[in-house]
Amino acid sequence: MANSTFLWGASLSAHQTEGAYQEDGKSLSVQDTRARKNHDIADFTVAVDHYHHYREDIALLAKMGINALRISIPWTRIIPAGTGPVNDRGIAHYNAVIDTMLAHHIEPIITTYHFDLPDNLQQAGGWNNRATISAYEAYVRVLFSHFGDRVKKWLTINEPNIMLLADEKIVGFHYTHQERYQAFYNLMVAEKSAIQACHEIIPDGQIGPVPNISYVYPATAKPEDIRAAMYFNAVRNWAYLDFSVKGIINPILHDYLHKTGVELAILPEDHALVTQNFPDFLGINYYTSATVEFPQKGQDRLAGISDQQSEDVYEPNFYKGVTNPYLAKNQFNWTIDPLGLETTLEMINDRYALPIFVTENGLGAYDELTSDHQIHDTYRIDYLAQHIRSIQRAQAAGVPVQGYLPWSAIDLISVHEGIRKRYGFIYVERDEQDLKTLARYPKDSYYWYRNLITQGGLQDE
Ligand code: BGP
Repeated sequence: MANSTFLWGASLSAHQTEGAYQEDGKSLSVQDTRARKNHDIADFTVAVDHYHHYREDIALLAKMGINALRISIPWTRIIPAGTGPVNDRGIAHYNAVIDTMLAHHIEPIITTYHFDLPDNLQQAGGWNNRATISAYEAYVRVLFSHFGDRVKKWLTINEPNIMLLADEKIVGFHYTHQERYQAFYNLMVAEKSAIQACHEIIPDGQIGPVPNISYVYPATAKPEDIRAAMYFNAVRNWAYLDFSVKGIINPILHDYLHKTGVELAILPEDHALVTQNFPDFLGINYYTSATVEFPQKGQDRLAGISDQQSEDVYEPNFYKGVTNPYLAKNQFNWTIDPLGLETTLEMINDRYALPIFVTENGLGAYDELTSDHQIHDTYRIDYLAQHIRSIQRAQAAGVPVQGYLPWSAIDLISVHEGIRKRYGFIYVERDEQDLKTLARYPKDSYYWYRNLITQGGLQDE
């Protein structure tokens, strides 16, 4: 890990940090308009006001020692109407953000889309409407043309798998089963159009997908449970990477779609695009593993689970999420499984053999600001250290992991659990409803990560 080209970074997304939700010509995205069941949590109107604090935030992150920062650009700032004219103020803003990063020797890694479809495109059918594919392609071409001279690493669509599986919690509406898989197909075709456009417009550019991948365990050795894990591995993980890397619909997903009555509308002209354009690397988000069993008749999903990524999954006759009794949980009910990251990375390498960047990984927790503005987040340091150790072991086993960009660079608003669930290396002083000072305070994990980066990784193997 101690080589000089390894990317020691951090990640964030625009809608969870920027605020300024109607400034400089930005239109509303589904993140701005989505229904929130839990109304006492912060929304994204101000978030942590990164739009106005980006210079200060990037300077603080540079002092932490990172050499890469993953951000996202919102479609709604670049092409506010979803299609049509480009917003010069949006372009100017990201030119300034990118130049600030480069001035601090931080490589920008940009996600083109992070759960934030322009709302008017959603009203017109969203990812179930094929027109969204061409609108997305036109949008990413604008990104590549304006920023490709300085930005050489791109990520396509953040976690299409979690977006579709946990739809209501992420985008605020429910897909029918048929719609979910048509949206899957359309998203994946859109991703291919971004890969093609990136290679065309930025000859020395690289682009990769960014799904959330967690190897799925069977609850027991019962053959039915093994099949439950087989199906959920295909539905949650391999379907997305197989489409990106191999240009195919995963055969187990295909069987599952057939058995659940889904018919995909596939156009003949998609074939060439899908089978001729491939990613240069994989961006992998990992928080927790998943464990499933074969659902008994009449069983319902686990009650009271807020975990969007593993336990709260249920497909009658196929799989049902269960609590893994061997794993501890965080304060928000997500299991903690560092060894699962090592397994996941080895499985991904076995299947796809591409360079890997871990583009998200981190611990959501209630942090407490002391009266002298410190945050003693030893629990976060432990979590990160255990996962970095897993990455180092995976590397030793031959997995080409080339970067680690934990979630999140600074505190931000969790997708559905507000600001109370903090992830950052840098604390931002606000609470759910009270914006307070919005001051930034480095946490203990900030100093710990700075030290780790200086040493080129964990030394105590
Ligand atoms: C991923 C998303 C992020 C981030 C993270 C933590 O699914 O890409 O946007 O939010 O999970 O999830 P949450 O905010 O629900 O804690």
